[in-house]
Amino acid sequence: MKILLIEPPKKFWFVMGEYLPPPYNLLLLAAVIEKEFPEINVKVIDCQANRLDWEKVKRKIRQEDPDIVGSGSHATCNVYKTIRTLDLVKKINPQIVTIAGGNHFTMLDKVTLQEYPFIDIIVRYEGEKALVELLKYYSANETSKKGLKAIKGISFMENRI
Ligand code: B12
Repeated sequence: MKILLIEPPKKFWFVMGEYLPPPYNLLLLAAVIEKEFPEINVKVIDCQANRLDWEKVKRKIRQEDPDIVGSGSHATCNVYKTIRTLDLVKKINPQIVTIAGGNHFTMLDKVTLQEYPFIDIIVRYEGEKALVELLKYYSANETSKKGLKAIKGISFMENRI
């Protein structure tokens, strides 16, 4: 199984210029996945650090051919970048499971899932435990909604999964 965690292309923050804040959320989650699932191939794609624009990230996703893509937004001002990333992923391959996380999606999980049908799952609050459970679920090739419902800290639309 291959997982991509994507920090979307975004503008430099005006306050700090070209300072590159590392995407702590994704780096932390990648470290947890590496520790818990040595068999899973996990990569973080930091579009800002690698100067990837939307065309380049699209090519990168195609080339990596992941099973699951996760993305998050540090602040609400960047939420549409995450949304655009997950939309792009689903357009490339509708079979890829898309996951969003972070404080904005935690508070607005229901409305986000309603507005953006290309987002499969929202992980609420701190994501480590829920993500591990989700990966256990997908690694076992589970498809039952009951299995998904048993995972604490996630939101999804029952009629879409
Ligand atoms: C450090 C920090 C910064 C640093 C960022 C450094 C960096 N490397 O990213 C700096 C100073 C650059 C910064 C800037 C800004 N920040 Co700031 N920042 C924080 C702070 C204090 C900590 C964030 C952090 O690193 N947490 C540690 C990581 C590990 O946790 P996390 O990001 O929450 O991720 C966890 C979960 O959310 C979840 N998760 C997150 N993403 C994903 C993705 C997936 C797929 C999954 C499964 C789970 C998941 O799992 C993660 C692990 O548990 C928070 C306040 C706080 N205590 O949270 C504010 C905060 C996030 N910042 C905030 C804001 C507003 C900003 C600015 C917009 C400020 C401004 N007015 O310009 C800018 C935006 C910069 C930009 N363009 O991106 C707000 C966001 C509120 C909102 N909804 O918009 C917060 C909440 C502060 C506040 N209370 O107002 N910030």
